[in-house]
Amino acid sequence: MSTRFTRALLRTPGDNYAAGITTSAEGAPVIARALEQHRRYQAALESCGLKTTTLPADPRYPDGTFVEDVAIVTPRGAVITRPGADARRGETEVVAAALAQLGCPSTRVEAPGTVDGGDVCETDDGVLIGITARTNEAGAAQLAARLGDLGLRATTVDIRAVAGLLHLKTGIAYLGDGRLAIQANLPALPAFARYELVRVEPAEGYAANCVRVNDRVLVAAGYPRFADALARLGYDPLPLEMSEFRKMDGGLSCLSLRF
Ligand code: CIR
Repeated sequence: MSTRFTRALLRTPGDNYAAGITTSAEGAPVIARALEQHRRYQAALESCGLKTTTLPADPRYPDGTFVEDVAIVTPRGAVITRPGADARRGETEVVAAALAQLGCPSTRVEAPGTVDGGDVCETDDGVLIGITARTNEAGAAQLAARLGDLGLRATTVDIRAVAGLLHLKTGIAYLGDGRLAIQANLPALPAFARYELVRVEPAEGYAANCVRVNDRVLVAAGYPRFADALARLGYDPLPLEMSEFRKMDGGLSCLSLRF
């Protein structure tokens, strides 16, 4: 992957993290365990050479730890989203301010557009934007225009008909080298045609939301076949326990903004 990341922005899970939005039937998350998993995630990013900034939790936003959803950060600037879930709209302010403080200027997605960053997959030759229950067509069009101003070519992918995917990146991850990890239940849509697809078998679908960070691939622990497949392709998987984030429909990518 040509982009090497040097920084990451995270937000710690708060005491009321369990009050966030979820469709999972895996039970309530245990806060102490979520905090420990979050600390290990941060340490993993640091071990990949990134300097991390962690924002404090805000009790008004129990989903705030899923910081990826509120901004898309590119080498030439950021776009602050307008999250698709009403309860998450206010999460953007502190993240926009933190990015500005880190020297990253931003523009915004405006009403009636909605975008969740989990629907935005950056690759080496452009950006895929998923249309989902969270990201609408108006939001995707605005984001595509803003990214165009930043020199990035965006392609939209409508995945509303695919069951069980909260976000585009629930189902795919860009591995670098022209490769996409992709959940088995996602059809080979035309937008994916220019990539080599690395299929993630149905029993390990959650692991498709992995994150290439410099020389490693962060991957959810407990999905050995996918980790082996990555290793066979020459990647260096770094497994991380994600149980308490999975319970709130969160994956690896949503816990940080990397830039
Ligand atoms: C939500 O439903 O918005 C949160 N509970 C989970 C968001 C996960 N974000 C992501 O995958 N990018």
